[in-house]
Amino acid sequence: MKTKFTTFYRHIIKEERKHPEATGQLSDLLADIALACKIISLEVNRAGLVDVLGFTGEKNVQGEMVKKLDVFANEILVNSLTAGGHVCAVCSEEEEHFIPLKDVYANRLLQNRYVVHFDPLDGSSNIDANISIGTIFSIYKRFSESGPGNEADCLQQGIKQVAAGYVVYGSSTILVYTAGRGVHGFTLDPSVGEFLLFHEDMKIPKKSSTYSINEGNYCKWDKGMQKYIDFIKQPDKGSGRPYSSRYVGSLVADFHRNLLYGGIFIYPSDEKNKNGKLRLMYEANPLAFIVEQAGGRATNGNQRILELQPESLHQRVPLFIGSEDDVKLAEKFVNG
Ligand code: AHM
Ligand code: MG
Repeated sequence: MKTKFTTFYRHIIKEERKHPEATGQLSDLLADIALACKIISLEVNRAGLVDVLGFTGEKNVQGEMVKKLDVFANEILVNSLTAGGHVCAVCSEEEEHFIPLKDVYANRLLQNRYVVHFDPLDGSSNIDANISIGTIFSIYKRFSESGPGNEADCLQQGIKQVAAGYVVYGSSTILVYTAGRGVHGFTLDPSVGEFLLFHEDMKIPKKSSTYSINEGNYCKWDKGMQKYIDFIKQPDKGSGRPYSSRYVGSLVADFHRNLLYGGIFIYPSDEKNKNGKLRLMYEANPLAFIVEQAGGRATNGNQRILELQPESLHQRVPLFIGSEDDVKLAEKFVNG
């Protein structure tokens, strides 16, 4: 049995010590998120055993049917972050408005300095089918000085993120995060209840032969998008074509596979959805931060995701993300 390992908490503390000015709040905050995700993981694993599957019958702010596990995951994250006291606002894909939080500390050094955005259960249409789903999170420093956070605190460009990550609830539970110094991956050991480091400083291959897209939407795309997909399916040994298609329908799962083996994930605009389907604040920004830290690229087809100025919490954005050369090639087609 292995006797040497690094837990997630040990890793973030090690990173924190590189910053003598750090108060320890970001480490605590990340630990709060990890704890919430361990509880979500437990519930996801036993979802088939208890009566938590199925629709609640309510619609969420995106107009989609909400499932019970989404509601649970949302509540556990909100409660964990509220109790932690490090956050002045939380923004969730499942909540119409941001939730402002009071400062629970009198000590100024320990002020509620952060804002957290999350998609509590991404890929929720896959829950009932026992297919991988996940949680995505993103952390910013507040702009405002004190008190509960305001809208400007919540609508910051992705380049302002101080940390981001995701958890995949799959054959095992994996946590991947960046705090701006590389991307690190951990696996949950359920017997000890800890995330253990399995991959430090993850890098995405520069070029791949894999694409992830909902090709059923082909007839709704513009010509450039259609030509790109036609192109990567044509055989050409030298450039690795035809590409393989891999699409789970859970962004976290598709993204995680592409991060490990290389690949491009695209959710483009189409004639019905001019800004695609995915959300800038909850999905695109955190994954863009991670992919760039891993040496990859993320754009909306012509602009860097991380530089887009958000206008509303739930705004959608076309997403081209993954191996650098593949994203650049796709951009040429959609802009040509
Ligand atoms: P969700 O956050 O409501 O689960 O929706 C986002 C999901 C992504 O995980 C996935 O990539 C995409 O929607 C799949 O959409 P589609 O079914 O249109 O291919
Ligand atoms: Mg989602």
